[in-house]
Amino acid sequence: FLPSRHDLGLVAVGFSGGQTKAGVDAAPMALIEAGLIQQLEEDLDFSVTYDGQVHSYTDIMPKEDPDYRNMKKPRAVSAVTRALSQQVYEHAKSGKFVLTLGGDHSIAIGTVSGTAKAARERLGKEIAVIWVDAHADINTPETSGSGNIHGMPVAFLTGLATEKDEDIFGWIQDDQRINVKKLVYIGLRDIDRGEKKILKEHGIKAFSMHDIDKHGIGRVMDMALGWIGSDTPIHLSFDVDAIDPMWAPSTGTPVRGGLTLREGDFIAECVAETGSLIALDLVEVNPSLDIKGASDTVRAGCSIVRCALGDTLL
Ligand code: Z70
Ligand code: MN
Ligand code: MN
Ligand code: MN
Repeated sequence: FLPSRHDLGLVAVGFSGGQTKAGVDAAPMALIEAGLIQQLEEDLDFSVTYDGQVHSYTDIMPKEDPDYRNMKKPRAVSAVTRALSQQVYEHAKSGKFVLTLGGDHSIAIGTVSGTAKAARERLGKEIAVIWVDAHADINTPETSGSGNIHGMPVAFLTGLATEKDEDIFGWIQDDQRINVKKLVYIGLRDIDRGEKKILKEHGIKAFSMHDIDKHGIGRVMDMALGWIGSDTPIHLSFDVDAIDPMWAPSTGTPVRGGLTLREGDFIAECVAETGSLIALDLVEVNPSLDIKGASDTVRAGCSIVRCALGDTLL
């Protein structure tokens, strides 16, 4: 069911409206200027389909966007993720691997919903999602303390949060949703109380930094991939803040005590090794924060992408 191994659709999403810090919208250009597309084409032999633009979706931005159910910028995030979902769906439906460069993590509402629907239609399968992050991003509008939607994408994708208004995520249909039992977290270390309760109540598989310390990243990956099982298409959503700020400081919410650079690459390599990866998001790189560390953060991001696409496998 693999996407034809060397066809890749790239979507560059310059969107920051899922949180409050400017600059995360500049990440796609920073990653591209660091040579990412060239690396994919020349070193990894991918044929890259890219429309040559960083999308900011200015034409579909609502004029007014007051808070709703405690969510900040709900109509903007909804409109952007709805458009992105269609872009990702079209790439995935045509059998391409889909690489999305964010942008804050709210954009995963668009990417995962797009691949989930395409995999159902093309492969007749439910996808699994591996969410690599310091945070669980599974707040509902009601449990969120911040109102920032980048802390909520998993709640909307799993259907734990729903909304009737089509302009505020009511567009999300069942065939665009994922199963909580096919979701696995890696790298968690900053989880809200309400999120802990949700993870427990729904029996969601999660490997925190504690689990990585206890078992080592090798056994954690065996367990994570074992939980998903073989013959399951995988969408990897990688928040760069999973990596310790020592290597990836330029991100909106750095949390100390994170993955080493190698552990981050290793996770991507193990997922690549399954041969089941169909899509990758790289999000939350913010080159305008910790400017001294921006080039390191961008390099870490490029490395994760290359590893996920099989670069370091022999
Ligand atoms: C918190 C919230 C978050 C990223 C912060 C933080 C969520 N749980 N995600 N930074 N990448 O606001 O819901
Ligand atoms: Mn595009
Ligand atoms: Mn995140
Ligand atoms: Mn995060």
